[in-house]
Amino acid sequence: MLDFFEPLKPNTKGGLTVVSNRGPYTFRKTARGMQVTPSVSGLVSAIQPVIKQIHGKWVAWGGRYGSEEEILGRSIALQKTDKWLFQEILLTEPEAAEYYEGMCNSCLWPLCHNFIEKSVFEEKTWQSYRRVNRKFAEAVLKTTGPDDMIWVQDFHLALLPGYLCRQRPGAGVSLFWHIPFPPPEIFAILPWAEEFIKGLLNCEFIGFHTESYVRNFLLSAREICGVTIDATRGLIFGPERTVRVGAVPIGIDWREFEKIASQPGVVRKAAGIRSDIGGEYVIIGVDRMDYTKGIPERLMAIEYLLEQWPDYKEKLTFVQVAVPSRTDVAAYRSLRRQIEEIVGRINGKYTENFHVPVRYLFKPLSREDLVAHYLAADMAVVTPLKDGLNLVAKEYVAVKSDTDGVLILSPFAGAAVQLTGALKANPYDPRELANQVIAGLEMDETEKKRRMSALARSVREQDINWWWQSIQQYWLSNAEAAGEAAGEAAGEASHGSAIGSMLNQGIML
Ligand code: ADQ
Repeated sequence: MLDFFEPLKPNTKGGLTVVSNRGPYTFRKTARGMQVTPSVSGLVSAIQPVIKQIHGKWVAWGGRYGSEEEILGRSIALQKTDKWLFQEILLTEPEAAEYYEGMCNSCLWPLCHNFIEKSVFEEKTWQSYRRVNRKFAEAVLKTTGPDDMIWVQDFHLALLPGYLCRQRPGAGVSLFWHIPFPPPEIFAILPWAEEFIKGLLNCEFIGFHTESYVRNFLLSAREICGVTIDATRGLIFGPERTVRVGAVPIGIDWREFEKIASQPGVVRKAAGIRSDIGGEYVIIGVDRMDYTKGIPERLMAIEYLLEQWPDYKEKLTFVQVAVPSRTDVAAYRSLRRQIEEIVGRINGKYTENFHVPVRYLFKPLSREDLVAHYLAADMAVVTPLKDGLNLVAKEYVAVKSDTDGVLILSPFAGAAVQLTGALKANPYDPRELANQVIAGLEMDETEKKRRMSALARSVREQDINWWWQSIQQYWLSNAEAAGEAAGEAAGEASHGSAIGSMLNQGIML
């Protein structure tokens, strides 16, 4: 097997194009020129290490607006080696409001996370979703060739595979779904569920984080679109093609996290954080600020703990790092107010002798600062109410792998399937969560180390390299199946498979 970091042969005919709603960078026009800031999201953390290793393109919206006619914005080589290219897409302001804030953030996101009451169903936003997916298709068709493999990311672009295949029949297009896929009885609530799933059924392969999301998707396809499925082999016999579906949970580049954690500057920074905070125990939560992440519930569990175990009052500090997210959506603005109120209430009640029990940071951190915070913490509390996977849990384990750190994990995070060595706590139950925090703090060192090394084993074995290899295995089996089918239909013209030809040329890793 080739190593993930082995340099690639030059890409001559076709390559990989990643397409996602937001890309690695956000552009903003300021009085002093164009400001470029790195985007913070699980999707970016997952895709960046892969695309950095290959000759590929990343087509995404960079956060800038254009007119109706403008589709393509800047095209930027993002490494000195020109290895990969970021192709910016422009949206109009109404599209950003209706497609992105409306359909994606205020309808599909809550629906897939089981927050049905937060989902807003509006024909206008759905029409915008269709329009923007067509826009992305146009941009992808303009910037890729027929042999390119198109790898679409997430729920923002479910119709894109169908629009692409209409223009380029048999295109090599796959999709990775980063969030939970809900059971059919929930997904069927979406008034446009059939068209949505039919769009996805133009993919050769669709990847999810867990077997249960795979099962939910297979059943939804059968129940909503009436297609035949083979649940054992993960196949959907769709109207356009046979779609392969599989569970491939994203891994992280743990070596990179370990390397940063061993840098003397980062170790010093971690020691500085601890001495600034004082007390005996530091517990951390790191999240995008989102109501699915369970931040208020976690804070209320800490409040309950301080009430019930007063001995911990001056010993324990909870650090919540929240990166601003979707600040244009009302639900996110009120979440911020709610969190700040709870933090104020706890600190008002429990600050003693200048010891502040909750530290709250509302900003993105650099990778080094993030790792220093993980390193400084005796425990990470990762307790989403619902989460596709959750990379923070894996990042904490990678940083603390040789130590006695403790991970508390919600059973409602996809990562709980892999990270079985974590202490589990139901985020909806403040008593259980507080009890598990106490159990983790009082756990003996041998047990802490035993659990952490089991967690580290899982994070290392199923890392970003493993994920990427697994995705490619799925693509390869599709290419083989397409080859066999073409062989069987001897003499008949076949579109062939872009993936097959790429793999045969040794273009993939
Ligand atoms: P997200 O919902 O964005 O991802 P998550 O998987 O936890 O959630 O990833 C967040 C990323 O942002 C992590 O890499 C973390 O390090 C980083 N981050 C968080 N706070 C930060 C801060 N203050 N400063 C800097 N970086 C910060 C979506 C799904 C998840 C799924 C991923 C990947 O919702 O369930 O795990 O995609 O598929």
